Amino acid sequence: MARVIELHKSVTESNDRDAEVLRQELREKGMLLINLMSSPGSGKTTLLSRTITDMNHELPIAVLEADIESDVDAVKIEALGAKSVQVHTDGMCHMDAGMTRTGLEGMELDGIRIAFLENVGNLICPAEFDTGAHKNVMILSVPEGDDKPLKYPLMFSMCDALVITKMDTKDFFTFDLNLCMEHVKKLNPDVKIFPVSAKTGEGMDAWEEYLKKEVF
Ligand SMILES: Nc1nc2c(ncn2[C@@H]2O[C@H](COP(=O)(O)OP(=O)(O)O)[C@@H](O)[C@H]2O)c(=O)[nH]1
Ligand SMILES: [Mg+2]
Repeated sequence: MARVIELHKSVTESNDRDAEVLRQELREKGMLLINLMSSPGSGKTTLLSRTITDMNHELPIAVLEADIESDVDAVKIEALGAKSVQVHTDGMCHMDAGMTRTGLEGMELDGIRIAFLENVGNLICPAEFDTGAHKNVMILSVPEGDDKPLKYPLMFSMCDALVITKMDTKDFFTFDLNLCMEHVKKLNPDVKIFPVSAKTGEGMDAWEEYLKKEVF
């Protein structure tokens, strides 16, 4: 059983200001916060699991698992030896800055260098709310198709980095990586793109180098 915190809609009207304050506080503590967003099943927890296995000894990692219900992801993360707490969003399809702060306060964060927020799985609402994260990272998995940037432009436009995962399955699907990257770059010319497979480990080194460069 993982620790579960039941969240309710933040009472504050000024999410953008709360997000800015949280971002600054975390920076002063030396903790990088990454907001991880994707469709359900794209591979967020699997990417985090591999990242934890590779990096937790060097840069201690904590994960705030947000979901509408269940604690399965937090249990998986804790089994790897990283700190984790599960937050339930009271039916809401996104996290905001106040909810993120409450979730982080539910964890012992001394010495943590990278905290990940595994946001609620969907490509619409999470793109609209600043969580206070320093970086917004989106995951697109190969089976979802190379034309997904055309269908959900806001999410692809606002992310700092895009991880294209399940690359080991590319021969089973019609997925044109170059075409996909072209669509994304048209929306977001500065985005960093990391094609990976969390299953085989392909591409994980570039993703992990990116994280190491961003830590404070
Ligand atoms: N083949 C393959 N499967 C993956 C990969 N990453 C995740 N999966 C599978 O995709 C499913 C959903 O992954 P999960 O990490 O739970 O997705 P989440 O809902 O975004 O957290 C699971 O069955 C994973 O084993 C990958 O890189 N390659
Ligand atoms: Mg998950």
